[in-house]
Amino acid sequence: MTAGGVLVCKNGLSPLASSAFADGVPTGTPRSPLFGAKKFVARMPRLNLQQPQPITKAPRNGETDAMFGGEFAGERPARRLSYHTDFSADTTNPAFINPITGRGPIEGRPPGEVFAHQRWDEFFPKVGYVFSLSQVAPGQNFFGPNNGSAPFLEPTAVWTYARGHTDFDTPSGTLPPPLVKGRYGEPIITRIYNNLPVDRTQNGGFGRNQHQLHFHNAHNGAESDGAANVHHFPGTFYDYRWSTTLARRDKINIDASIPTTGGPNGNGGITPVAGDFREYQGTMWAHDHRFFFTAENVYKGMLMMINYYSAKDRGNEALNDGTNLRLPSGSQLDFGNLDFDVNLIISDAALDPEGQYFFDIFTTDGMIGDLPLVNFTYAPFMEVLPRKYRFRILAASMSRFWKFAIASPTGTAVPFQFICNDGNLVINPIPLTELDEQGIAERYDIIVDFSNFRVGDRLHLVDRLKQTTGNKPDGPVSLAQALQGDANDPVLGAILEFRVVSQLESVDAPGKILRATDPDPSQVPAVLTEQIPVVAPVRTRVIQFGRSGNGDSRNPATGQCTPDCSEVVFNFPWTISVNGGQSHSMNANRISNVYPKAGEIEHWTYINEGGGWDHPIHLHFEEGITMNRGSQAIPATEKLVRKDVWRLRPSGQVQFQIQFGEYGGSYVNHCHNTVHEDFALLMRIQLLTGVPGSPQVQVTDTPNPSEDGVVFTTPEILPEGDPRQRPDLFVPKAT
Ligand SMILES: [Cu+2]
Repeated sequence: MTAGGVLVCKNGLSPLASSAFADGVPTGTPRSPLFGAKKFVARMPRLNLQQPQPITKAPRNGETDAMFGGEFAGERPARRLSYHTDFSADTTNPAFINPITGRGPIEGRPPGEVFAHQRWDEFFPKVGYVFSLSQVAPGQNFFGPNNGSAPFLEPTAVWTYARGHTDFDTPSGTLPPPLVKGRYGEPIITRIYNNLPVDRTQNGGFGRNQHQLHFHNAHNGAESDGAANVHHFPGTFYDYRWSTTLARRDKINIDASIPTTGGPNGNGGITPVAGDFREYQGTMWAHDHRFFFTAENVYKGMLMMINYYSAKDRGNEALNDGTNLRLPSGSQLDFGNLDFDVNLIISDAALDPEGQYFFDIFTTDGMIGDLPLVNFTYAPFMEVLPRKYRFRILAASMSRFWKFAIASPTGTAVPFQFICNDGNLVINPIPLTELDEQGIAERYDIIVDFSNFRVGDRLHLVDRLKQTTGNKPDGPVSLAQALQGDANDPVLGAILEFRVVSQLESVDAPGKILRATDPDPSQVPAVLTEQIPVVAPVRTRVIQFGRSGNGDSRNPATGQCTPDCSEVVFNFPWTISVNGGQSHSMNANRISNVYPKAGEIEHWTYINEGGGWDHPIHLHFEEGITMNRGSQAIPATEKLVRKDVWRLRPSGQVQFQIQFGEYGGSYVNHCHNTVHEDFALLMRIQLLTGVPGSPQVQVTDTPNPSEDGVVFTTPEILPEGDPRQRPDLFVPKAT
């Protein structure tokens, strides 16, 4: 074997993982075996709903700790400063040492004020969750019970979240992934234990046992964004404070005096919060963001969904207070009803001949699977009542794009209404019969009315976008063609069956039967929110995403990446250039963009330099208002719509308006074709937008995690991305 081959074995890679199967369209492997499983046999699981547990304040030496209660009573309290701070002060105190390995701190969050939870007292957690990132528990596969004879997944095949602090050595991860219901005015503390094998070769051929959890795209401090180069190791935990901060809370409605801006209070009313109601967020998700290994880890199961509920989008269709939109959801609970509001995680998988989960770690173009999964179940069915439903569709693939339509029992396209893009309400519902292409990490919320159908009817969610390479889709096909299927892309076609039934059991009130004859009080109002105007910017930026083929992620002197990267792939084809500067690939110690002051409105233009690929580009922390696509047409679902992921389209471009505020620190901007991201289409952006007096009004040092703890280095800053150094490059231009 080559030197690379030796590394392959060391890495615990399946011998199957070879580009020898590059001809096996589309996964780069032989076609995944089905073991006799068929579509629409398994019932679609709803996501694994988590119950918030109470948090109380515990004063300690001038600090206020957050004490877990309920199910998580007995957990050590969460602190403003990481426990790494305590460890660094006394590296021999066993209370603060990783109890599993005996090396390094117990908490992965870096030490000191820079990684303290920003605005801790102001957004003090009211509820808490504890998860253990773990190998998958026995008895699970992607086909559900009574559907073929596929073997169960090995513990090393899937890594996902178990509820609570589970035994380190017991595989306890569960599928489908979790769902957390958040609401404005109720900050959350989420503790993640890393219970993955200490030996990182025990990975079933792919996946890195180091984790940082990015909450995509909530407004959180950099210390809780999960993308500040802060991955943590087996045996440690990391506390993320999900603040539920409503954007512009320091600029608009700063005293929370608007009684209709806020979150559900649990009793039919509203808890007022500061900020701009036009920036409410809804459908979001959280996923691993371990730099250079994000694709392997997210594919492996390290993801969950999070719905935020607001005064407008209450998740209660019956509550009529003049503010609540009453979108389809249900009415058993005060907020967050899920009976008629359904999260759909759409992904594509590949299996090896033994039925174990497979990922091609050698590709730099993209990894696409040949098995469609909905909520991690192969092409399932779902029972619906003949009434209106909301679907929150998340494209959680690694490299596959989608284009969805809904086929009636006779194969015609069913009209529906588009209400949210990337978790942001559009101004007016948009009637459609097919969705726009949906790139990785984009979320589309739609309302489908099944009341025109009869009990016994079967409808289908259909993917109309053929894709046979990782780089970009081949292109859309007609609904009729998609329904016929395609030998070269088994994912094309129907991936979820809706069965109209006369009654079903409530998920919000288990035991209660909901019937087709029940009234449907839900509404889809003609106006959902108000437009944020596009104005003259303080400055503009241009960012080009290209394929130079010579990315500089590896230090030429040492051959090492920051942080460490793949041992089996040595080229980084994907690069980013800012404001006409040199092209670079990802380095956590390099800042490519500096944003100097909270609240300054900028216009950014993203350009795709090539036609052979597409990139869904994700900007952390803030949503941009999509302005134009250069000379190309812009669809109604994007025009002036808030987004956090933009498909550039082959040789395409997009311009949007953005501002940052409330928190600061180190964030990132990257391609969400996660294979492109890992090789290494990602840049660091530094936001000097912390509250006055906080460390986050200055450039922060780079944390470099290791099993023995974090050491800090001074970052390099590209002058062409820093208006303080090159103001000439940032002069506002007419837009
Ligand atoms: Cu890309």
